[in-house]
Amino acid sequence: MFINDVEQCQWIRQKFETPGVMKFTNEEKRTLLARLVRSMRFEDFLARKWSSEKRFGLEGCEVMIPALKTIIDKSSEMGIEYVIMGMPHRGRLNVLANVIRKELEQIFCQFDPKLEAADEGSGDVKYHLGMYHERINRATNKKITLSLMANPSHLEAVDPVVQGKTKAEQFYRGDTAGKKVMSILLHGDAAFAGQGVVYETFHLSDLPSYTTNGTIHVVVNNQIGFTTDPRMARSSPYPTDVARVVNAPIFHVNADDPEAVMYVCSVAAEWRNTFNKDVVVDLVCYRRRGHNEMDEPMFTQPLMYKQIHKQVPVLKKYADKLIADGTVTLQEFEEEIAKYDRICEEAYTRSKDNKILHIKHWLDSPWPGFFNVDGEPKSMSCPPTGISEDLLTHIGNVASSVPVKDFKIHAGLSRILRARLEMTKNRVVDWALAEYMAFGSFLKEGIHVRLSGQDVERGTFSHRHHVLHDQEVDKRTCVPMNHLWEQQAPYTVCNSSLSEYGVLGFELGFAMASPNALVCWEAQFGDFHNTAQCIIDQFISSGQAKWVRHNGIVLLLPHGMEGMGPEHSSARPERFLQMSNDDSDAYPFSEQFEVSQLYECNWIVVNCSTPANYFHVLRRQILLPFRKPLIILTPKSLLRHPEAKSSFDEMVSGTTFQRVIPENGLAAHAPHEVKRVIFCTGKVYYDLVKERKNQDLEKQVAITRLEQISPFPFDLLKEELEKYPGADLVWCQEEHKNSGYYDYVKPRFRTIVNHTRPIWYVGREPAAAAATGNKNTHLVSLRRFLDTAFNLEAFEGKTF
Ligand SMILES: Cc1ncc(C[n+]2csc(CCOP(=O)(O)OP(=O)(O)O)c2C)c(N)n1
Repeated sequence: MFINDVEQCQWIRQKFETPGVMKFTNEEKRTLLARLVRSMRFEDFLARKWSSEKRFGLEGCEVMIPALKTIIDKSSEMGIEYVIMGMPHRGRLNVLANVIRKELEQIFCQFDPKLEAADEGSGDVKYHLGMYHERINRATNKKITLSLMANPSHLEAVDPVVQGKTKAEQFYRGDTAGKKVMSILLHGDAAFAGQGVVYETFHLSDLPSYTTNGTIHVVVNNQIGFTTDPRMARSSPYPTDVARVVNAPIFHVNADDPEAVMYVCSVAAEWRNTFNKDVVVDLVCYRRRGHNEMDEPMFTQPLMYKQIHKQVPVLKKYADKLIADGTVTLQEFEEEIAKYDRICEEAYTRSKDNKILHIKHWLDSPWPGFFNVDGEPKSMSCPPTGISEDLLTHIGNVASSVPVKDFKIHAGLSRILRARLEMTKNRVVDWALAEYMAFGSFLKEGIHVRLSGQDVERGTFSHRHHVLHDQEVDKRTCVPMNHLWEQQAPYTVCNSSLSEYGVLGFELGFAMASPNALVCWEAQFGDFHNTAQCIIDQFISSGQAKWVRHNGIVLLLPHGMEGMGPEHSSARPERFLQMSNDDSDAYPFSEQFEVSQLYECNWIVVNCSTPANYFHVLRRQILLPFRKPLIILTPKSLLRHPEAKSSFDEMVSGTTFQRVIPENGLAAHAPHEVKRVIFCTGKVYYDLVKERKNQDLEKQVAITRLEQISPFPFDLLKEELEKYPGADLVWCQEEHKNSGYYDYVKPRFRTIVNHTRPIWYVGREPAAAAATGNKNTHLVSLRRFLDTAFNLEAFEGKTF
């Protein structure tokens, strides 16, 4: 990296070029040796006890344990109280044991194949689980909290998640400069060089609402190895090459020289805690065994591994040196080894008593006080989500105002604010104002709201305008949402970098820190979430099942077929629905059905058709006694649709989120005469209502909206279906048949009717692309399916 700050360059120069700068006391050398003993003997112990198990050992880079401990000691000395870490497989068990200090028996019992899981969820393999521990740092005698985040196999995916969680911990402690909370990220050399999310994460470090004020990166670099054959191609660039494109200095150090490693790590920690910038420590080492212990590296790298096998382990080399110069005696060294071996043996004996695995012992982000002592929700109900008329009016008025003096806004924006004021007077809201009401109401209750994504401050569709810009003073801005009350929680709205994977991971991490915050990530258009698919699949959809960790993140995904082309049209709801865990064939009626069903699900997928319902679903997210990810398919054209408005009457105290909005017009008044019930979700509702009126079919056709698609509102839809015994049942969607909702809703409807009635499909034909790029084709296909929807003979004589 090119550092253009003279002070920083001089600082580095002074640290590395001053002769004799690397001096250690005998005490420090003995501590280093003891840490190496633990690191090495831990791997040896596992290898002896479970010789045919994978453990992704650290052999060849045992120095990583003292390296991390040095970083933590130095950081603690400089004021850090909380270190959040993310790391891949290599050496993870060793870090859990010797850095975080997870009880050894808890680690050893994980090797027992008969261990039964006691918690909810399907669990995960031992080298993925997370951990949280408060302890005293022995070097400084100060309290320190260490958290290792659970992660999937997907290398580097945890990086932005760690950063988001770190940012949140800093934010909630008022640690704006990162003086108390810090992150450490560990990387394998190939993953560091190859995975794009590494770069996405680095580049968040300079953005005010995303910076964690410097991260210490440690690369376990076994790339360099001992190759004697120049033809042996490298499969990825060295971390050195990476350093050129990330904004951090990189310090390379020979992992076979423990004192050098200790010095470099101490300098890295000092750098981070002085300049609050990222830094990379490249531990250049070798890997004594294969990728895992079952792997034979000689198959593919015979010459390199012949050299590696000749290497004397670093512990032996360092012990010999200290014995030779009289720092320790052979006897002391042997006693240190025997002492740790005994600790391992005793823990091993105790581990055999563990018959049951509690995944909750492996939580990386506990939420004290949110659940009851058994980790269960404090209730199984959700209060109504409406708020008082006074609150609605107050928020509406602030949303229509410029709450600071001498601040000139754009004339176009003045018009928008005037329209908001008019709506408030008339007791109605559009989409943007409904969102304002939900966010604002939380702030009054002390709930922090954070909205992040590309161009979210203004809103991709120029509808939100949460940040006002003075037209005459450069960079002068105002966020009216932060002027609602004297005492209120802060509102954070931040335009992200142009990343989905990194930023969604970051927000997910942010949402982990506290259940008392509404954290929303908005995609520019819904389809762009697919570049963050790993965060969705590996964390959001399955995180609770794997790691018993709740998360209430909200994904706002603009969705709707508007003739805008194959991209920008579909948030791919079918993918979220396909990963929903509710059973299509089960008829799960129970008391408190609505909340129990939400408790059981892995996430909630909604597509609201009214601003009021959008307001309510955001409110419900916090009023629920547990947290689930919420996927909201948000509209584009409905943002300005004259019909898509809601009255305050639908939002005042006592009102609540409607999972289903039943037909309530003429058809509902004489249900026995109804010939067809059309079920739909989202914006197509407005097309259907208009067409029904045009065709004068308001008595014959009922139109019922699913607002919560998953988990499926079996109970309400059953009532709705039974109300129209003589009607045929249609599912209508504007999406293509192989996308949208049909594949999800069809079996569930059929379960409700016990397979006695068909649920006919009306919508676009199957297609490979999500939408057409031709406006005319779009309109023709819309016309075609609307005609079918209201052709009451369309399905006559058809079998199902
Ligand atoms: C995204 C992703 N792609 C592929 C893999 C499969 N994989 C697991 S470990 C590994 C090699 C990692 O090499 P490196 O980062 O150098 O770490 P090392 O195992 O050498 O310590 C690969 C390719 C994975 N886990 N994640």
